[in-house]
Amino acid sequence: MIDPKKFYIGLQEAGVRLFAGVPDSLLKHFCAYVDDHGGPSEHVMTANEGNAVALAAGFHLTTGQIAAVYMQNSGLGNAINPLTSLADPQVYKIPLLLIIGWRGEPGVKDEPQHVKQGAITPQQLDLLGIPYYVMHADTSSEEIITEAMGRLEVTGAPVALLVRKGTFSSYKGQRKPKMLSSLKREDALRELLKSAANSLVISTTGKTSREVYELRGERGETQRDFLTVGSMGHTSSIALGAALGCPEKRVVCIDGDGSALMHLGALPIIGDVKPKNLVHVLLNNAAHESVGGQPTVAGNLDFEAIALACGYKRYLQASDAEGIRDAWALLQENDGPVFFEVKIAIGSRDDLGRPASTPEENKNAFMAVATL
Ligand SMILES: Cc1ncc(C[n+]2csc(CCOP(=O)(O)OP(=O)(O)O)c2C)c(N)n1
Repeated sequence: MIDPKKFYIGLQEAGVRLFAGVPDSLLKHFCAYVDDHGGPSEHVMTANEGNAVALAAGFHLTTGQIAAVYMQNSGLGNAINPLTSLADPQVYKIPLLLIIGWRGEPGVKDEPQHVKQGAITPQQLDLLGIPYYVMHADTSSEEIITEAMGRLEVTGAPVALLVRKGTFSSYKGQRKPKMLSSLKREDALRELLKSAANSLVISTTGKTSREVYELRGERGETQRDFLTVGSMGHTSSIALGAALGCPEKRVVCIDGDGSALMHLGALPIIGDVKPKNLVHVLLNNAAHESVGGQPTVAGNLDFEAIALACGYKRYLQASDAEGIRDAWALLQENDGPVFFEVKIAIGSRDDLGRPASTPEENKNAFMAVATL
């Protein structure tokens, strides 16, 4: 396995001066090392992967130096626009090193939302004209860095490392997210599902949707929620569409802070459209908990100011089960869109399962409830 420290130092010695990106579970040990050791001018965790590519480009413009951009391969979708229309040799030709976690690699069992993306990642890079090197547990750190950085020097354009599962050895991050409350996400969700019994629920990417799935079972109910297993950051826009399509039902969007930040532009649009039947719940643990617990900037954000400035009708907040119940009672008196921030603790059960039904089955179950 590759030692994250050795790899990080090796990249620095080879000329990488800045690291930017969105964390990924396959890269979590490397991301944690970078986060602990990169100072504010050496490491920036961005809201989405496209932002990281753009940031790397900006850094190159003023220094002539190289930045590395780390991401899960699902983030390629966010990155493709600045890769093709900014960094590409046919446009500004910006050298940068992509470090991409290869979820859904063919032959490796993974969740449905990663299968397609995993299968097409190499072809996507081919199509983009980005040379790539596959990294795995037996790769020599020195050799792959020399090869990739050498190629980068020759082409003066993006080069990628495609990182297989199990490549990095363990590193336990030291930087902890800000503790916003002691309420466990699962307990918050249990309370929210109770309160939102007759609503349409649309939940965000990562462990939130896995917990929602399990809690439906715990409640003795059949699956009825829309689980946004992929498409991170788009839950609130899915909820906006659902709210417009089904004005007679309340739509409850259960978002995460990392996810909301990824496409924060959805908020002023919701605020402008003003769907009366939309409740936008933000489970704020100030972390990307699902992929390793890396801190987000949400621990220091005033979501009340943000939501109201974006045009939401009301902001509510809770940090315990009783607070959720009280806020829900207030919610009945208000037209939406309501922004409901629930401050939660980081952490989840070790034995948390994954949906046993397929995404299509979940979609059909949600649609059956929506069209009742
Ligand atoms: C476009 C994209 N980038 C990265 C990921 C990997 N990813 C899955 S869940 C997650 C963290 C979500 O954080 P948050 O919304 O705060 O929820 P939490 O995990 O803390 O419950 C990340 C980065 C992804 N699925 N899609």
